[in-house]
Amino acid sequence: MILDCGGKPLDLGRPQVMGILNLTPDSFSDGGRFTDQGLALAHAQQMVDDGAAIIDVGGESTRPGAEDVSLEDELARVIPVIARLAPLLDVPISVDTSKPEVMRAAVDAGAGLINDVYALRRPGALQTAAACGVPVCLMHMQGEPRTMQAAPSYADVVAEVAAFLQGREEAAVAAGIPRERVLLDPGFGFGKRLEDNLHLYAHLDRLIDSPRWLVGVSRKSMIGQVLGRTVGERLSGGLALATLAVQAGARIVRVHDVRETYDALRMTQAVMEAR
Ligand code: 7PJ
Repeated sequence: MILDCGGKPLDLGRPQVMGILNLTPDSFSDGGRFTDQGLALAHAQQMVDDGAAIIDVGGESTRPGAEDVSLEDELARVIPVIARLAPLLDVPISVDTSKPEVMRAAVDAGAGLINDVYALRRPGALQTAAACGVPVCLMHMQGEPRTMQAAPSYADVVAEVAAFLQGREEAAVAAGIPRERVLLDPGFGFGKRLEDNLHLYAHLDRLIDSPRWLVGVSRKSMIGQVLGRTVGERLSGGLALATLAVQAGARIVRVHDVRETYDALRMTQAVMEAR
């Protein structure tokens, strides 16, 4: 199954790595490192050389407690980088944004996928994403980044995430986005306690029912909470989770550490193919 991302292919027939290019000055794990444009371009190219099948460019921090970024700041951070990266890279670029104006400008600049942690719930986002004509990734989140970790609560986290994503998928389809261009993501760490994240992870195979699922856990606090490791010490935990996600059927794993994850997934895939 090949997903057409604005003219560039993303093969969902096997597990793929999405490399994170963070252009926010305040991201929790690599904030500020790539605010220089030259460094950002070089890092993106390095991630492709290391095996990334798609590069996710973001300029709006969604870490717990983060404040909203203005439209002007977000456009200024991501659009010039996307415009310079798109002709340079063979792989598609996705834009990590919730703002319709950023979606439109990013796709015009060459982005081939819209990755929205609000699952196109902002006013105008559904219509804009549909008009952009590229695939979308819809993520589950309880609450808003600024407050989402204050008091998350679920009766049945797996059922609630599934129902939410089903609803957003239908909304996307109703807006004119073909179902096969809709990716889904449980949204680990977004309005979820450690127990919610672990329960969701343990039952990922129940949630994942198509090749259209993406999982993002790279360096996240659920790893830190289990292992007692700082952000910079979470790679081993992340590789374990990447392997589990792919075994449960996820086809895209969103990570900072591309080379290591790419190897872990190739090894996992080799064993899965021998089944
Ligand atoms: C995710 C994301 C995720 C998708 C972020 C971080 C926080 N997009 N954007 N899924 N996380 N689709 O990288 O830890 O889990 S920002």
